[in-house]
Amino acid sequence: MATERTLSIIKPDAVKKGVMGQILARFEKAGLKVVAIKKVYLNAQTAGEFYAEHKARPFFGELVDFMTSGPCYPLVLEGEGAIAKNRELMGATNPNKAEAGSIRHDFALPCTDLSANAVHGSDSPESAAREIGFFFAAAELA
Ligand code: 3AN
Repeated sequence: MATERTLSIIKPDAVKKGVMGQILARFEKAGLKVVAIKKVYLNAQTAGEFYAEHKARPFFGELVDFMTSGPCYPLVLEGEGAIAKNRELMGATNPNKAEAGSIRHDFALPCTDLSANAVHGSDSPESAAREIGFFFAAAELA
């Protein structure tokens, strides 16, 4: 399997809960290297741009409100099959349906707002390239 890079975001709910270190440890234990990380305060414009593909979905406004409710930490993970591996570690979008041992099950429950699901993860090589470029300049990834 090829070495890939993928974008993860530790979302505002996980930052507020103080579980960032535990989430980073999950990535590292799975063999994914954190090659870049930063603290970001998204605003309505930047959150809307990042989630542009969901603009027509009924939950878009709620998602933007949530992502602007506090700081988040975008990070770039690198490793063999990093995109799929990260998605597996994250678990299902709805934390109530995520498998025990997944990040969303272990750190996003109890969950009533599906926007507050601890982490984001790119879902394809194309999304990963766009999303990494959204937050990081080439010099930050060297
Ligand atoms: P994932 O993050 O698992 O790839 P997507 O890409 O379908 O999920 O959705 C992007 C984000 O939108 C999710 N991380 C979640 O926070 C939010 N979201 C998805 N579905 C809903 C929903 N029904 N209600 C509220 N927020 C949602």
